Amino acid sequence: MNRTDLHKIKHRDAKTQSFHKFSAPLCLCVQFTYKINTLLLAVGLLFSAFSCKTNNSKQVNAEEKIATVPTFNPDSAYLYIEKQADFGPRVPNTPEHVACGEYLANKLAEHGATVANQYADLTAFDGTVLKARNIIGSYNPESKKRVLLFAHWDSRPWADYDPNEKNHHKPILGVNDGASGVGVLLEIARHINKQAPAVGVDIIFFDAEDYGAPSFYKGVKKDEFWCLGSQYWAKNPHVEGYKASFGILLDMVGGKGAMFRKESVSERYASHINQKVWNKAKELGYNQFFLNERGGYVTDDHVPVNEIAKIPSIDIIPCPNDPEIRFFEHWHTVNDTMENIDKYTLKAVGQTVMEVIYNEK
Ligand code: AHN
Ligand code: ZN
Repeated sequence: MNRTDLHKIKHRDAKTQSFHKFSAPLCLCVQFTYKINTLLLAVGLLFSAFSCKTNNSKQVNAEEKIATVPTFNPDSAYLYIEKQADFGPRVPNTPEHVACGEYLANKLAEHGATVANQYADLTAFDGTVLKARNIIGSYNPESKKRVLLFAHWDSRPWADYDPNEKNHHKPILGVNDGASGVGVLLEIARHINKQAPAVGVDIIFFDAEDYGAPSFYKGVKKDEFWCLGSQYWAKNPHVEGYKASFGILLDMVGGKGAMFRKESVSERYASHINQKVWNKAKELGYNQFFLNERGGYVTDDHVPVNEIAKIPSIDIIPCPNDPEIRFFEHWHTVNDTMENIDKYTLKAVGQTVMEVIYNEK
């Protein structure tokens, strides 16, 4: 609840009390004057005072329940996305990647998180050794009950789905594919710092998610080539025996008109979390983004988190139900840029995730 909300509630209470104060003199007034219009006026006022009081207490109760969830600011999330994009492509083993990693770790610290960095040399499908960095921000580290929120922060070295073949060897800017999830989580971190939820929260920015073999690679393509940072973390968690009640991955959560379906790996391991999130979205009126439909299986960072770390986790991703359809129009093209980010999608996802974590006990 922010200051303005608090102010509103106090103001209402004050109003209710002032109606009480005036109701007693009005009763006396009725006893000594016999003018029917005065009587009617008094009864009317008393009635409105009474009904106003009941309404107010209902409103205050309702507000107390929902107003404890802060208001996600999509403009703020947008700026965090833009800031990442301004570094240029965040491809592992480049100076832009190093600089953005510094920025993200500093931002989490600025937002009051305890930051842990995992540096690892991870071998890609073609033998390239990637200087990878997983960035972990923890809130309320003593709490046993924890929720894990995650996104990948690297960007893909190849625009291998670009309609222009000349671009296939160029890196993508990875604005929706990468930066959007991180931007939404930084905005959530900003709120957690101002008003702590009841549970502990860990935010992980995974590296080297998007280094999977490109379409032009001649060798065998394997699922294990993707999600290198999250595979590493799942085998080597930042805290020994790390556990969380559940996890939520945000991937490509900024596209205009995005449609999130219940992704199938998430359904297999954490259908109750999908249900929890989709119910919240519906309650908030975001059901045009969160479709009550099943999506396909996606190889993403939630796979190692489910299968190796054994934390039931879902992927919020614009997941089609037809394997021929891409996640979004500009996926793995040079056009995954700021123009294609829509603040309303950021709001729908950010507010929904915040409602879920602030309602956890
Ligand atoms: C595959 O297409 C194999 N995985 C999708 C996960 C992904 C790629 N997320 C972002 N880029
Ligand atoms: Zn990608």
